[in-house]
Amino acid sequence: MKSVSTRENRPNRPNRAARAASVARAALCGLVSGYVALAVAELIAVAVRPEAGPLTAVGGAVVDRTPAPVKEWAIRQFGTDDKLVLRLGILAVLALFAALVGVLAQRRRRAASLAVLAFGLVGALAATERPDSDSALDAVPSLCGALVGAGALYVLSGLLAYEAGRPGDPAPRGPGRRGFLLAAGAVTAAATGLGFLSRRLNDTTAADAAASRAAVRLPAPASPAPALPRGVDLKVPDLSPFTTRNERFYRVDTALTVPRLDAARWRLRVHGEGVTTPLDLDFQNLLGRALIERDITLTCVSNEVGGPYVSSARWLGVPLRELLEEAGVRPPSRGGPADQLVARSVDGMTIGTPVEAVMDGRDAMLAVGMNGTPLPFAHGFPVRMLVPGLYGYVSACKWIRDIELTTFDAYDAYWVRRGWAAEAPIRTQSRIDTPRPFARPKAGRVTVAGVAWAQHRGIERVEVRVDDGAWQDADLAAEGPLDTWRQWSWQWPATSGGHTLQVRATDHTGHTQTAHRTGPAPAGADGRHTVVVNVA
Ligand SMILES: Nc1nc2c(c(=O)[nH]1)N[C@H]1C(S)=C(S)[C@@H](COP(=O)(O)O)O[C@H]1N2
Ligand SMILES: [Mo]
Repeated sequence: MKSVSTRENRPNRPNRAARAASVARAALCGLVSGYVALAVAELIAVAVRPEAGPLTAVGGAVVDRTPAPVKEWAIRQFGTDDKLVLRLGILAVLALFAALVGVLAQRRRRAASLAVLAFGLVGALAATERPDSDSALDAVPSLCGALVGAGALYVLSGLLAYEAGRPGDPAPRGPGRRGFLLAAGAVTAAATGLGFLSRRLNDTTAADAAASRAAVRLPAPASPAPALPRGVDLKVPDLSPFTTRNERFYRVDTALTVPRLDAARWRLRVHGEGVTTPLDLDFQNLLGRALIERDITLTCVSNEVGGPYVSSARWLGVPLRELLEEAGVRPPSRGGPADQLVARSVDGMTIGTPVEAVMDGRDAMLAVGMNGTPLPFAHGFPVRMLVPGLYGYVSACKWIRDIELTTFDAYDAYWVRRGWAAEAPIRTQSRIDTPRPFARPKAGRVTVAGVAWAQHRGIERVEVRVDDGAWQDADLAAEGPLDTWRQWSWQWPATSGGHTLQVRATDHTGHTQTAHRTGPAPAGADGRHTVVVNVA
């Protein structure tokens, strides 16, 4: 071991601490360059198209390629924060890469700068490959950012190498550490300034969108919602209200940032197979039509048995069938060539719906209003699609911008490409809202209550049982429209001890929920909701 200690003691070898410090400076050099690259790219994206910024584009590409089970895990794990977690993850990977490139630049400046350019290329590809991109311009933000980043890295690492001296060089001279730190500080300050600038510009866009939403005056419906019978709402504590408030309405989408559109600039195209008169409509055109108002319960295919992704609202919109007829579309049953309607959103979602379902007389609509207000941004402002009876991923395109008539043979929409069913009517389901799992009610009369849904078929009967005992008929709330859920309640003479409550619904077609349990993929969860409680 003697030789080792002599080596370490050789005076012209930097000691460990000094070496660590120089690696840290090299990493810092990379981080600063990465930071300015990102700032430049995001600022240019504000002008080109916000979704073409590298963070959103790469994030979107990651979401698109994430296997469904991982996606579901992420949603379960992080809920609506899943997108924030994804962003932080991407930033962490970028930072790591930038630091490594900084260290590489100490030995191979040119290779490191090229690596930055290559990363920019990845961002540019992600932006242009996204389904919502229809212009090569989307590559510009990432490419410009990478150019600036590569330049910054070249200059900064040059200063740093100059300061540290090459192996065998005489002692460092020239601007040295101060020069590097000054330059790095200046670049960081500039990048932060650019960041604030893009934030300001983005806020202005968001403010424009908010102003455009605030300016919307929803017309009165030509066909108002049928009056709800008294007693659709049992008003039991903890039972989901018949109409879900907008702020409480579940939200499921892949959007990393909620699109904030300006209604004045919104347009919708209707085109494709069997369309004799292509349409190109603006928002005012929609508002000028005879609008219908309907209560409709929406459900997500990802909802687990007993899960929260089901809500009900009073929607206002244009009957989609009338629009399609105006475009010359005939359903397959009347000889039309297209059996699939593909809706596209501004954020690249594609949703495929059977043309037959849209035109069979149900209240399929392009919705502009939700519970008396313009659509909230998170729920699709200015216009979204709704087709009663079908899960959201095959019917409810938010931020819609394009409708294409095609066939199921010719085209697979976003979730279908990821293994979900191409056609997915909502399954008959029921849920116990109260008591909550592991509640500790007192022995005696306990109110068990919940909701049941079988949109477009309607709920005929709900039964409850305790601990595999006999099924008991629950009291049904008054029945609303066929496309809405139905509340139910049951008075339980509860005895103390642990008990399992189970519910099952029967729809108007006579179908009763079975015990057969499946997960959400590929066509919606099946099985009965059970809740375990401990009666005191
Ligand atoms: N543009 C867009 N529309 C979309 C989605 C999406 O990810 N992007 N998700 C769909 C799914 S899976 C569901 S269940 C419904 C949910 O609508 P909500 O968020 O208003 O409840 O929107 C549908 N429309
Ligand atoms: Mo969904």
